[in-house]
Amino acid sequence: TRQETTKGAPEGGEASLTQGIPTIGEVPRLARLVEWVARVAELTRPAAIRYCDGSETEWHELVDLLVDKGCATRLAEDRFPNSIYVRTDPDDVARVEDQTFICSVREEDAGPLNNWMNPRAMKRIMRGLYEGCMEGRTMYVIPFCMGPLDAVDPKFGVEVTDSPYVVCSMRIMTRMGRPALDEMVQRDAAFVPCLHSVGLPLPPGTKDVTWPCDSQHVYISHFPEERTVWSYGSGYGGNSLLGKKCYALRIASVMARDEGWLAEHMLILKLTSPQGKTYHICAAFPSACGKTNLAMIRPTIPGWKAETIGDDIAWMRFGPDGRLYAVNPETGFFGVAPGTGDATNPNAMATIREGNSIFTNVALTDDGGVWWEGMTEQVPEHLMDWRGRSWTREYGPEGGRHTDKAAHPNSRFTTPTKQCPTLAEEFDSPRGVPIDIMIFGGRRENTIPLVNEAHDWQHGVFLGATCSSETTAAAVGMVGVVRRDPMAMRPFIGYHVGDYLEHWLKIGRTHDRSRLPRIFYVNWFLKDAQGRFLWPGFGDNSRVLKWMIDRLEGRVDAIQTPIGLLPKPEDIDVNGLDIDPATVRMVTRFVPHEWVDELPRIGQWFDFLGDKLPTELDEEYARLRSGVLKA
Ligand code: SAT
Ligand code: MN
Repeated sequence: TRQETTKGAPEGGEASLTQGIPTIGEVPRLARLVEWVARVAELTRPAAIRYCDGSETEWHELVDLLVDKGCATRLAEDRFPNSIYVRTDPDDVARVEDQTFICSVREEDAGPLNNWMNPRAMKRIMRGLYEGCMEGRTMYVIPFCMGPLDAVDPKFGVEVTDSPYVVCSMRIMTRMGRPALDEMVQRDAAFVPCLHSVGLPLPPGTKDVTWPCDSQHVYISHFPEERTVWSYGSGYGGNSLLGKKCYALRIASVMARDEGWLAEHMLILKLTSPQGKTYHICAAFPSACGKTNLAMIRPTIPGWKAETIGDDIAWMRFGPDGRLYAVNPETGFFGVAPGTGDATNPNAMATIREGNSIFTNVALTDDGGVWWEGMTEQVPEHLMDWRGRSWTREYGPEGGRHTDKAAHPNSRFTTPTKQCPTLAEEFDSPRGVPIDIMIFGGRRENTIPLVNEAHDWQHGVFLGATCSSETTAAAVGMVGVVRRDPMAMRPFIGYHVGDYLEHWLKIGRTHDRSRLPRIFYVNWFLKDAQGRFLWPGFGDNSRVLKWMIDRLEGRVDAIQTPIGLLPKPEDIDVNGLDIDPATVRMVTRFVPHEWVDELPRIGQWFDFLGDKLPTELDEEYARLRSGVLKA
């Protein structure tokens, strides 16, 4: 094995890695890292090992490599500076939940929303797959930190991967490279080892493909006690950027349980009222339900200012004042492209236009730009679609159906958070921002009103626990069926969901409730009988946020119903909005007969969750049931 080294360091062996930083003997943690890397190399047999420094030079070198390999296309420099376009294998386009495992030592520490396998058995399977899997490839070692490097307790990781696409994406999404390694070494801090391979060795004489993967043998495995992630066979975002869902949600949710904090699938938004008062909001929605849009909202009501802190993950810890403070552990947006345009999310478009981005599985325009459904109203006449086929507005792709979309519905942009024009100055703050409001949401055509305030923390946990949504393209599987998605964490909880809900309840029991965020439940996706959306959504969702703040400030009353506290229709500010009062009444209603239908679904869901479901949630269900049946 040949050691490629960071620039300026001499070739060969461990000495080059430790160039300029304390020697291995003095830094036990570094010795562990080097040892672990050596063990992985012995198993996977790469042609070279490269420690990533995260520099600009390294980025350009790897982008050149991706372009030379035919994996990436450079985009027109004038409109998409320093940006690339990538097409994956058509079988590697989303998270693979069926093949995602929580390998806790005891089976009862996982389930029923997780796939479980004995850690030893899983390692046996995966060692077999990893054996020689990096042959002919370079193994990249990526030290990274989730959250600011100057946090009190920064959470480090090291991802080993044979995918240069992953290295480039990790550079956008995390604080990685030399600064992360130096900080880790200086603190002699623990790190989460994250092993990733696309699973396609290149024996001498074989030619590489543009998107290597082994989609028939994908495993995304988590070892919660060991705090380790092993991923094999997929190069797609959520399966391969192991700092994101694997670490910052699945492994971190276990850390959070053990250490008394929360690792959640939530955006973080800063809102300033016309009076100049600042509020911070966290909101959980299932993948592809508009989290990125809400994180970058442009309020349509005058005088309100919204600023972005995070769009996907929130780590929340208690401050000395008893309030929950949220940090975004990431440094990039991995956003769903389709539906993102100047009309729906101008801030995301502005972020992208700054450049330095990766576009995956969107369509390519004839003048070297990218396009996706919903980006512009005007559909280009001719494109190359996400599969690389010639595509025309009139006939669709060559050899496909005329209705085939040009961009994959789960196509993504990967772009630096810092480029967001509405970035809040607190983005880098190591202690984060105090949360006033927590929102749960989902995509439902009916039943769930536009906004509903929880009676108290426990009821809020019940609302979160019963969260439901029609499925989207973010995960492989059927689109459009209702599934329960507790706290929008269904695919991301690293331990048993019953224990997870108990952890939420415990937070309410052990902290001053008056200092905890108020909890709301929203649904932007109500439809009328003709299937048309009833609420305009996007920037007009600021009207709903305003109502929440009016509630916090005691400016408006709410209507007590069995499902929660609903707004009086006249308290939703629809000034300047073309909506008739009947529609506002319709979206803010409690409809008893819809809830009579919903009750058994929630009952079945709780049955499915089993014996570990906290009794408090059974009580909440009983209360809801008797209220609904009396209504
Ligand atoms: O593919 S990811 O898991 O990173 C995105 C998502 O599903 O939210
Ligand atoms: Mn997400």
